[in-house]
Amino acid sequence: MADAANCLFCAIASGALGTEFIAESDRAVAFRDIQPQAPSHVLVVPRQHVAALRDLEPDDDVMAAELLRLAAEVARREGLLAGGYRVVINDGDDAGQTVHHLHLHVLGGRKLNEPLG
Ligand code: DGP
Repeated sequence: MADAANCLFCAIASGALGTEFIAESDRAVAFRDIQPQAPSHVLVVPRQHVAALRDLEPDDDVMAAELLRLAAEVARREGLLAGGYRVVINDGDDAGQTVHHLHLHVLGGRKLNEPLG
């Protein structure tokens, strides 16, 4: 499991990989998922390394709120507010978490009647 020094999403969030950010804030960045599951599929990621939702601490409350606000901002910028959108967090193997840096999936642009994945 990746630590901060060896983490793909830490590298993306730092800007080191040149990934285009759809939106960003002091504590989080948003960029397109490389394997989109919907016409619009954006990941919202804290700049700080947190491996999973379960690892959030009380000191992270401001950052956690910022993740949610940025997810809604992404949905607005992607034009998803009228049709609606879904925000998903996978935590652990059974949920299908593959990248061990906390991230919110923002999905929209089609009917999302079935569970993600
Ligand atoms: P999860 O299964 O919740 O851990 O989702 C991880 C997502 O990360 C998955 O939908 C694919 C995406 N992903 C993996 N590697 C990269 C990458 O290098 N760049 C981008 N933009 N997305 C990636």
